[in-house]
Amino acid sequence: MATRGFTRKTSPADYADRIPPGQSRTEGFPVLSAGPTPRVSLGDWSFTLKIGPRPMMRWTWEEFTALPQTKMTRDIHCVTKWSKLNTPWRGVLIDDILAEAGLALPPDYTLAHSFDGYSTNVPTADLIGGKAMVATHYEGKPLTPEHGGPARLLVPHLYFWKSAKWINALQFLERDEAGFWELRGYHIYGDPWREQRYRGD
Ligand SMILES: Nc1nc2c(c(=O)[nH]1)N[C@H]1C(S)=C(S)[C@@H](COP(=O)(O)O)O[C@H]1N2
Ligand SMILES: [Mo]
Repeated sequence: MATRGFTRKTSPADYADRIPPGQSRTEGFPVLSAGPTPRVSLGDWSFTLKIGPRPMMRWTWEEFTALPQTKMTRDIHCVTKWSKLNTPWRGVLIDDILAEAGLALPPDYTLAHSFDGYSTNVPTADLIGGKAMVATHYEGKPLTPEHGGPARLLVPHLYFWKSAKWINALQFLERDEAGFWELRGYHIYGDPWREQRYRGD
């Protein structure tokens, strides 16, 4: 449909509708970590699925990287107000992790845990249906330690603090439990399109 006075052009207008309220586009890739970068060797790496306190499945690096690989290019949004468009990732969909574990109906809530002691909560529904992955590659290369390598959670439709770097476990829970930043005043859900930055937003 032709609309008088408007032409298609490559300008900020083309991506403006992909930048949530209060965010600005960055071309760089800032590093944000609450503490020092843990150095996890692939030999020491493992990933565990838990239901409540009970571990139900554990993968070594070799086993984990033999799971089906998926590529996903997404926009990401940090609560510190930068957004980065078209970030290209590769890894294992949470759907494929659950299928491998034979877990058809996991409990409604999930806490992601990391090697640095970090944690963050996400409703299980936000992790499945192709929406999230455990990413091992960025721009075709192994994920660097600063950005969460060997592996990080990627939940691109929520603020980036939900994308736990250095992930080592997903724990399914019957009730929502706040993670590291959520306990310190960040929003329990964190939808960038609704500007859910802090508790009460
Ligand atoms: N394990 C762990 N994951 C983490 C963090 C952290 O401190 N530890 N910081 C979070 C925050 S606040 C953001 S914005 C993103 C930053 O990811 P980046 O450093 O790759 O940009 O990682 C998130 N995941
Ligand atoms: Mo962040």
